[in-house]
Parts: sequence; structure tokens; C-alpha cells
Amino acid sequence: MAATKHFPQMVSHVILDLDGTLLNTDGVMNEVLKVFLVKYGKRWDNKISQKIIGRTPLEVATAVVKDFSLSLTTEELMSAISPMFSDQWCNIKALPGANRLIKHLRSNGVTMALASNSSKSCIEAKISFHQGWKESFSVIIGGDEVTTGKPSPEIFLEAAKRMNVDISNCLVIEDSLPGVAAGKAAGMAVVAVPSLPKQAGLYSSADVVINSLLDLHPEKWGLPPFEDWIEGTLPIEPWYIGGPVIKGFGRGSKVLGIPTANLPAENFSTILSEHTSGVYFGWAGLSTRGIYKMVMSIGWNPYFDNTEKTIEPWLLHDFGEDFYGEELRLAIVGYIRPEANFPSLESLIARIHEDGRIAKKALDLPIYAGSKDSPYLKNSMLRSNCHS
Ligand code: ADP
Ligand code: RBF
Ligand code: MG
Repeated sequence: MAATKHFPQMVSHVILDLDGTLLNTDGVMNEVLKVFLVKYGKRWDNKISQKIIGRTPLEVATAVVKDFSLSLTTEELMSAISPMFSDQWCNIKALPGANRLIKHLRSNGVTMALASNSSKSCIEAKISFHQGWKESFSVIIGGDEVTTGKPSPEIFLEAAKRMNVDISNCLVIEDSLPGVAAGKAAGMAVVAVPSLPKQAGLYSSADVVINSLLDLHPEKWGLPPFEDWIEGTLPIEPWYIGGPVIKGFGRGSKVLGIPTANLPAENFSTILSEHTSGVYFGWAGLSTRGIYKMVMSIGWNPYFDNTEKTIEPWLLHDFGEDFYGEELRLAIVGYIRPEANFPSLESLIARIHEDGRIAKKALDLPIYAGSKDSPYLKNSMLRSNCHS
């Protein structure tokens, strides 16, 4: 996944973008547009979510007016949805790894700036809902404080000036193409974290492209390393999904020799949008059978270049039979790596087996073992036992 060039710069200061980099603004934008379009008698179309990711509000409004043939100008749509959007600022979630990164850099004394094209007052309002963020930035700079926003380098140059640091000591972290362009134009090191899936190729001017902030390795830039990785795994706040096992692409057992008990991804679109694609692990409760160790991939399976996001849990147990339709419940407790492409099927298979070994071992660690007793996993069994 990580398209890595050489690391030319050792840095001391970090400049972060806000929307799409630290905050999952797109999720709220989705909800706002959904409500708005219904009022205009238009049917909500999930494809619009794909369109808005990583776009500026103006680009989103332009696309919506056109796609839904609204009898409004772009400006009218903007003024209609702006207040709806501001009402939702309290609901914007931090992106995976954002809190972790901010806490880490702050506790290690790394000076940070926040530089966003939106106005300073909007930035401050949005981050006020996230504990400890405002105090973590030495400099907060909005698009209204410079003459030209990104892709102009101005905002980053101004941030460096205010931090009183040389531009060559700054690392920019950005999700959007204009932001990456601005960072490079400023002469800074740039890590791109694209919000859109499968867009890594467009970001070739960035020094590194990562899938999510969870995949950032600060030590590669001369910054203090994260110390929360344990035996090749990253503990995460557990999350839970479950449902009947459905048919997948019929590929797991046949092509890879690794069966994956697929869950219907469309039932979990909200929770999935809050987590990045990647390889995770945890515990799997299977009604009538028991609780098992599990390793899974969530995403587009780059090797097969799927067009749909799928949930592919491999239970680390030999069942010797299928269990389609049975209720499968997952407690996802840790992260291993981003999804990747591989030069051969053999190398993909070898890597998945390695993921399996890592998960199996890690799940015995106290930090992960406790989740085996999660009531969520057991409920499914109690319920199905009652029915049987
Ligand atoms: P599909 O493409 O339909 O998911 P797979 O080849 O991936 O087909 O096989 C998955 C099915 O195999 C699961 O739905 C389940 O019924 C069965 N199965 C047997 N053992 C396992 C296991 N250890 N982990 C996951 N699924 C398993
Ligand atoms: N597919 C990929 O294309 N890239 C991956 O990095 C990848 N990692 C996986 C890790 C695990 C633990 C599992 C169970 C599957 C992974 N797969 C990956 C998905 C695999 O391609 C998928 O299960 C099959 O395509 C079956 O549909
Ligand atoms: Mg499968």
C-alpha cells in the first residue's frame, strides 16, 4: 500500500490538515446531503458519498446541483446546506489514528500546526468537540488568514513562519490533492493520507502515501516512534459487527485455500466508514459452535481489485464444513496492516498466513484476551441455543 520514496528530510515540526485528515467530515456531509435531497423530493443515491470524499464544499455543491438536476444555483445550495452542516459539527468523528497521533506528538514535545482552507472560526468550532486538540497546536491557521488557499503554498509557509521554524524541518500531513500540492510547493516533506480509496496513484508528488494515520511511522522522519505496537499488532478501541454468514466471491477456499466467512458489508456502512480498510483481528462468536480467534481483511482486496468493499473474516480453526447462514459475531480488537497488492498469489497467501500467526499469538496477550468474554459474542450463542 505505502508507495514509498526515499525519505529525504528529517523534520522537527508537523503541520496537519483538518478535514479529511484528522476529521471524518465526509460522513457528516453525507448525512446533511441526504436530508437536504429528500426535502427536494430526490432519491438519495449512495454513489454521491463516493463523489464527495475529499472535495471542497464548493465542488460538492456543484456536483450535487448537476447530478440531481436541482432548480438551485450552486451558491443557493451552499447557503442552504451550510447551516445544516454547522449544526452537525458536534457529530464529526476523529479519523482512525487522529487522536493517537495528536497525543503522541504532543506528549513527545513535537510542535504542531493546524492549517486548513476553512476559516479560522470554523476550525476552532470543529475542534472544540475534540478534547485536547486545541491545546495541542501551537499554531492554528485558517484559509481566511492568507491571500490564497491550498494549492498555494502560502498557508504552510505562514504556519512555518509562525512556528519560527525553517520550512525544511516541517512535515505536512494531508488527505487532498490540493493540500499535497501546496505542501510540496512550500518545499516541505509531505505524507498523503488519501480519503478516497484506490487513489494512491494520483498522489505521486507526495513523499509517502499511507492508507490511514495508523500507518504513519514518525521515526522515518526523525520523529519519536509510536510505542503502542505490541508483537506486530496495534491495539484499537474494540468494535463489534455481526450477522448471517453470506456467500462471498467463492474464491477464499478455492483460490487461496483460506476460507473467509463473509458478512454483508452493506449492513455496516456507517461503522465501516468510521474504520479504515486493512487487516484486523479479534474474536469470532459463532452461534451453536463457540468462540474462535479470527483474522480478517476489510476493503477492496487490491490483489483482486474488487469494486466493492468486503468483510473477510478467517476463523483460525478447522471446521471441516461450511456454516453459511449462521450468525457470526465479531469483536475486532487490533490492527495489523493496510491491505496491500502482491506480486503473486503465493506471496498474498504467505502474507495472510503470517497475519494468522500474528493474530493467534497476539490474542493470548492480556490486552486482547479479555474481549473473548464480550457479551456481544456470547449473546448470539445464548439466543441461538434458545431456538435450537
Ligand atoms: P465465499 O466466497 O462464499 O466466502 P469461501 O471459499 O471464502 O467462500 O468459504 C467461506 C465459507 O467457508 C464460510 O462462509 C464458511 O461457511 C466456511 N468455512 C469453513 N471453515 C472456515 C473458517 N475457518 N473460516 C471462515 N470460514 C470457514
Ligand atoms: N487481499 C488483498 O488483495 N490484499 C491483502 O493484503 C489481503 N489481506 C488479507 C488478510 C487476511 C487476514 C485475509 C483473511 C484476507 C486478505 N485478503 C487480502 C483478502 C483475500 O483476497 C480474500 O479473502 C479473497 O479474495 C476471498 O474473497
Ligand atoms: Mg469468503
